[in-house]
Amino acid sequence: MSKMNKTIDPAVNYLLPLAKKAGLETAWDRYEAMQPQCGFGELGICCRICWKGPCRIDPFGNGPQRGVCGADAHTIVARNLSRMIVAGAAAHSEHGRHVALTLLEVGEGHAPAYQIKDEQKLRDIAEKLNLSPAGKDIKQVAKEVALASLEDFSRQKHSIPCNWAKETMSAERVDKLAKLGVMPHNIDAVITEIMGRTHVGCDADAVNVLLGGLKGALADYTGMYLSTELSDVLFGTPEPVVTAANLGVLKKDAVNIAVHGHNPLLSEIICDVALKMNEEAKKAGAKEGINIVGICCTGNEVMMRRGIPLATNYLSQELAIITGAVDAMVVDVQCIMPAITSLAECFHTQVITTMRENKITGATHIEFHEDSAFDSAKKIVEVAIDAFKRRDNRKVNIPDYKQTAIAGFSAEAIMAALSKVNAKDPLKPLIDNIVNGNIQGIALFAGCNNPQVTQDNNFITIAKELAKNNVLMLATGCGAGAFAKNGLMTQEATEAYAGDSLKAVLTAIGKAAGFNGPLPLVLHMGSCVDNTRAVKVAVAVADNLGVDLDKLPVVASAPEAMAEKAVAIGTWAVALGLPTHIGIVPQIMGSSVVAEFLTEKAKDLLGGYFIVETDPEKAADQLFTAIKERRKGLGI
Ligand code: BF8
Repeated sequence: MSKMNKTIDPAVNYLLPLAKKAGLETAWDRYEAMQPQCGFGELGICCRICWKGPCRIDPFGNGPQRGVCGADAHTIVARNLSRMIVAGAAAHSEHGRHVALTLLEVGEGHAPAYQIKDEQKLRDIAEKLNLSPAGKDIKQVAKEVALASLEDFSRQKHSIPCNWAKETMSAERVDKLAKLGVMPHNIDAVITEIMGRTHVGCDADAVNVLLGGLKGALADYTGMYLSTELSDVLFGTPEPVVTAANLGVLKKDAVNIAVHGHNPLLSEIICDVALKMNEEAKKAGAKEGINIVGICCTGNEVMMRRGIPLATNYLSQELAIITGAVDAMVVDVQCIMPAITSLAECFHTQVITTMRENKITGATHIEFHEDSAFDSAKKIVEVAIDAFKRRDNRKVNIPDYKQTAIAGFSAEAIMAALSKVNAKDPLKPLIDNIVNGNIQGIALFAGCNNPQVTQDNNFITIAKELAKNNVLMLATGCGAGAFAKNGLMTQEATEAYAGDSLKAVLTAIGKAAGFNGPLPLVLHMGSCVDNTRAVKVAVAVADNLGVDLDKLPVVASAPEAMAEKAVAIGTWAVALGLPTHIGIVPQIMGSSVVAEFLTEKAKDLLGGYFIVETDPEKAADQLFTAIKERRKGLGI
């Protein structure tokens, strides 16, 4: 670890030595202190699912090869992986359920803080879900769409797939997945089923357990898809917006409120309320009023819908507090390090938890409910203003680093840009350029940061390599954060790094769409839950070409993956037919059966497969090879 650089983020590199000097601990310090990490855990061969254990398999073959119950390494690894997948699915789909329930409230007229911001999208969704919206009142449509979405959490008939899964994939893919028995019928039931079948003494056939995992991943896909689409209905479908990223977006003379987590239901209202409380902040001495910044995926949500700047991504969330300039860090769900409250004790920063089911010891808890959203948001902003008055300016160290970032490329925004080139058939310019090779393929970057590798480096290295090879790139989650902070979501990056033909296409589309130059090198598609936006574009291309996703030169990469959610996303990407790279060694290597299934057998079964490669340059090569293989298959 000591030889490896911790990060390529200049703001983090500026702050880490200051943190060290002040005796402040960060995730990197804790990671170092944790070395060496447990080898059994790393290989996935530690079983903790009952109290006869923990049992661990000797990977060298000298010691025990079975747990006390007789489960071997393959069963143990497959169970551990499937449980990770459904934990990810649970996190995403709780988010989705929350959004769907709010839409229902709006339809029933009970949630005054929320409106239907994108009526057309709501009607389009209703069409897609076969709800015949024509002539119906918009609130009625909202109710019907919400109920059809909630049906995906309650249907009991196994033979009927989830609405949001069935209606968003190609018919061929639905058929293939149904024949394999992995199409989800009910998100909650699938999560329960997998927890049940991985209980001690149940499913012990590793491949069958993995098929369960695939179903869990597709339940994750379903929950994510509906979450993104319904969020657009409530908060607006993102459109390109020019903003900024990295810790330099904090302001010395403003009340800085960092919104962190994932769920836009709260952060959107905080933004609305904060705008109205600017004068109160000024009265408290903040010359520039209130400055809202984002962290992690809440950051991506408000960045792409409102142009709110992104302060940082996952691994450097603590550094935001170490700037001494964050007055309140308001958190909702997922990817919030519990460490932030003890760190905040060294500053004036108020960490505010907002969800009953997500509290952190040491935080101030202001519970958020949709029906009283304005009141909680107001209270939160008041706490931030109050904290600002206690800010110790001697402790303020805002790194002078920020980059321009163009965000907001929803599937609809991409189609709108393409329609400026060809209004009748917007996909044609994209497809023509893929067919003629100007664009060799499409890569979706997703996932987290992980201290096992230099922060952001894998993302940037792979993207620069693929750019040279004329690959169009999309990004979400902390991958999007990495690109935004490091200047790859700019027109200048296209000029600097794109291969000639990619540059020409991005310039032609950019100019036609009014960008006065090329589109950015990497298109920001949103938060982690928004990965389905990329699927929407890919399925449209596949449908247009009359092929399934596993024939397209489209790949995915999570080069710094960390979370269970990332495991779930990667697995559904494989299930949908994509070659999917991970740059962190997954905790499955203790089972040859599981490793072989995911990296090889999956290819025969699904078309998609995992590529594990920790070296970013080699990973870029392998991703490009997969793209070329797909092109060859299409005869282009
Ligand atoms: O959902 S990319 S570290 S913040 S899990 Fe978390 Fe990973 Fe970031 Fe967003 Ni996704």
